[in-house]
Amino acid sequence: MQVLKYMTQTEHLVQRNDIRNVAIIAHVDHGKTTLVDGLLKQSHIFRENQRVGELIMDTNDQERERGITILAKNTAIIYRGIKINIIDTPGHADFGGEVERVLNMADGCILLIDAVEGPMPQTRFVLQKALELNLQPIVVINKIDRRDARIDQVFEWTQDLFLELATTDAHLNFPVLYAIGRDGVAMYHSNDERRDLEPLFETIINTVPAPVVDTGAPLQMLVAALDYDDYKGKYAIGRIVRGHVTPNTFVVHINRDGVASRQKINLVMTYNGLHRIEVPEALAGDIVALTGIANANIGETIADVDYPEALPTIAITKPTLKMTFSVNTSPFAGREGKSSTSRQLRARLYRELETNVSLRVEDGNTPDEFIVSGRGELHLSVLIETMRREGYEFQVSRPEVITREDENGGLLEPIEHLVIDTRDTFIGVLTETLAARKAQLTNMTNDGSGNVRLEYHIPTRGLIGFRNAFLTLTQGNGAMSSLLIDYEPWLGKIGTTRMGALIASEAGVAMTYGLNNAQQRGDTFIEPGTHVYEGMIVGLNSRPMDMVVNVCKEKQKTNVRSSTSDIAVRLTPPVIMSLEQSLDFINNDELVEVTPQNIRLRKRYLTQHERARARELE
Ligand SMILES: Nc1nc2c(ncn2[C@@H]2O[C@H](COP(=O)(O)OP(=O)(O)OP(=O)(O)O)[C@@H](O)[C@H]2O)c(=O)[nH]1
Ligand SMILES: [Mg+2]
Repeated sequence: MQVLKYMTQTEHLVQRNDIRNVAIIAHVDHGKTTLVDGLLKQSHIFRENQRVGELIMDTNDQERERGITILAKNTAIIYRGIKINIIDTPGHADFGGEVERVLNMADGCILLIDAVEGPMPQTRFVLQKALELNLQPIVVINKIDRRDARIDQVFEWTQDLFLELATTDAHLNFPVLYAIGRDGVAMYHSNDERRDLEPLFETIINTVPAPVVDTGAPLQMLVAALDYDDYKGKYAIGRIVRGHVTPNTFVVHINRDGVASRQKINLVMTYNGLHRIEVPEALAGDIVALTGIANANIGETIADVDYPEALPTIAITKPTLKMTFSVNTSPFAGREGKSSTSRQLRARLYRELETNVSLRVEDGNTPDEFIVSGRGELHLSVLIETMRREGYEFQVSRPEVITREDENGGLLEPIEHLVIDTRDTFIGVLTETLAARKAQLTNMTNDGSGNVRLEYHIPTRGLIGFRNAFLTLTQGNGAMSSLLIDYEPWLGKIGTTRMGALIASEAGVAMTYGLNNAQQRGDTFIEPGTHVYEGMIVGLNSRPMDMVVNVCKEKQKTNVRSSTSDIAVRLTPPVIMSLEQSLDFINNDELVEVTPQNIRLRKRYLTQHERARARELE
């Protein structure tokens, strides 16, 4: 089919002074969502006495529980008659794909920088992405109320970062504001009176360019987000690049493969506070949600029927980590989950690809296995947790890095920039642990009062499981974050850092007596009364090799049969691991069994006989 090309003429371009589109970007926890709370509250979209709470945009269950943003989201406010579409983005590196997905809707970005931490790895990543799209930056040095705030220093570092990343002079021309997002105040100078967010509203209006668009052109829109509800079905969300759109009209949907199909739009909605409202028409420059296009996916184009021209799809950085999801083969399979067959698991995983743009799913070696690749352990564990809450049960393998080959066939692996902020007393233990993980110190700064920042280059492989170790080693006195730098030649084997597993020798119910015996060998992971199966991991040996233990064993010669009857024995409380800790814990010959009710660790081969045979085959 010959695609008609529409040529926009400069005289047709109009500046939409009634709209600004701005994304809020930053490193994790630098205060994006809290600042959006302030913007929403001060734009008076809520009733006087309405209780709206905090982190209003973090609506998803796991976002609230984990206290981080996972999905980028849209909202809009009206300020002095101008509509400001705001896009809140996640700051955790694992969700960088979310940032890449939505930035094309914006003309400007608010880059938040914590007044203590300064620019961090993800600050660089998101700023780089924003500058690639030529978004006008506004820098906000946030949390200036923090006791250790070092505003001037952070400002200097920020300038250095811009100098490094800017590709045009225009990139260096940005306003700087100072804020305490949590108090809803922003200032032009750090010692100005702290009143409200007026200076930020003003700066957005004055520096984020109003969209310059051809509203008379044939429609073109790039789908940047999807949403669903039971009444209206799928919503395709994105910015209208050119033309206009009205309800109940035909358009063309062009998929990733360039296949165009005629579709009918039902509703056209725009953002208003936390809601979407139906509108009779929307023009280029605005962000809309369209219903009716059932097969729309992120990165695809919706266009005029006569001019089905596709927009460039969104570039997303590739995954670095993969793991196998497979049908649950534990003896307890089917007891606790409802959706368990390979067909159901496959359908659910492939469905995830519609919205989770930086995820990859491939069929595995057997029909019961799927290889799922993501941007990091958290990216994958959030998916696991979501599926388990939906009622699925399955088993997952240890996360592995995704390697590549250079042109000569040499093996390459992902390397990350790791930044650690901690107290100087922990330098010794951290150095030792990180050296074993093939990390190389690249920079160390000390503020003179015992706070150090350590920077390393470390293979992604070496980071697997490090977060846990870090929390233990620093006793919670530290923060760490990392970001992919590049692929570099494989750094060689990293020795296993873990002791052997304590493995249940038979199926049954764990008894205090049996657990007490196991505790002579190492730490245990389960309470008395827990149902176990042969091959399930019930603890960590204090020695490097695996050891089989009978945790179901009861004390002899007793006539009271109960899992807690031999209470006289004082057990050490079990080590209960979270999902992330479990994923970090397992070795290659082990799996995590995930069900709506339990997270269990197991050997891949459940019987001693099978394990011995597998070792022989190695
Ligand atoms: N001291 C201080 N703390 C703040 C301020 N703004 C936010 N916080 C706190 O910082 C933490 C993180 O805030 P969020 O708004 O969730 O940060 P975020 O940037 O949205 O985090 P992600 O979306 O996960 O990247 C919360 O505990 C906030 O209460 C501030 O101005 N001063
Ligand atoms: Mg947030």
